[in-house]
Amino acid sequence: MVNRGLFIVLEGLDRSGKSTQVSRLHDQLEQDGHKARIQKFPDRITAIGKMIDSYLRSEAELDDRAVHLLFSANRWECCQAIEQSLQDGVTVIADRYAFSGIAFSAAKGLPFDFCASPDIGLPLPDVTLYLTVSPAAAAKRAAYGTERYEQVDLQNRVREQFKLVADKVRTMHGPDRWVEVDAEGSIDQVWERIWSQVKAIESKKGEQIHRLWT
Ligand code: Z5A
Ligand code: MG
Repeated sequence: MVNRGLFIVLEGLDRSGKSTQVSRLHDQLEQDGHKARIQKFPDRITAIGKMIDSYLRSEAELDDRAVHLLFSANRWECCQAIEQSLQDGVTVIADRYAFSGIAFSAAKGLPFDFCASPDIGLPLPDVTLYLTVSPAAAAKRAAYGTERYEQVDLQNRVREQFKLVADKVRTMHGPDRWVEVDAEGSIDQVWERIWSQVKAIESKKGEQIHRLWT
């Protein structure tokens, strides 16, 4: 039987370097002869993703709960393809996932449990690598863009919510499912930390896929 692919999620605050490291991980896996693909959330290409995109760029106004559910629906519409890839032996690297969904919406004031519930039953990542970077270090990177959530106050509240998300993952799914990675230092230094974590979960390829928040 062919081993399934790994499901790896990178999470973190704005400018923690997720997309940079996701792309590097993808390239390294392919170079090593593994099949891998990137799944970015939000996936702005789908019909739902286009609604999210115009909301983030402040071209459309939406109720907080409505947009929260759209982010979740955007994951559900990609879920079958993710599971198929994993079965086909393709490693899926997600750039953000349901954890961003909770952290951002709860930071806006929605109840935490409301934020978690629409994602119950999605595929559970083998590991979520949470990239940590201090506000001071983040400020030295490229400036915030112009999207709706790119504001210091909100990002600080998101940071607090991510701590609660981490607790929930560790309690419900085990401590090894949520790993903090120090994202300060050079891109190469961060990459070394990520790569050592990815190598540590090789054995999960023999395990069945579990469900989020169950
Ligand atoms: N959102 C939500 O509300 N609900 C949900 O369910 C989901 C998302 C899934 C858009 O996300 C917004 O959607 C997001 C959360 C919300 N809002 N915010 N904020 P996005 O993923 O599309 O956002 P983005 O535009 O890709 O930004 P980002 O992901 O936050 O950035 P990043 O991927 O972490 O960083 P990066 O692009 O790799 O790097 C940023 C810059 O730093 C860049 O110039 C790099 O060259 C530089 N960089 C990277 N690493 C380093 C190191 N090590 N040293 C120095 N400089 C570095
Ligand atoms: Mg990014």
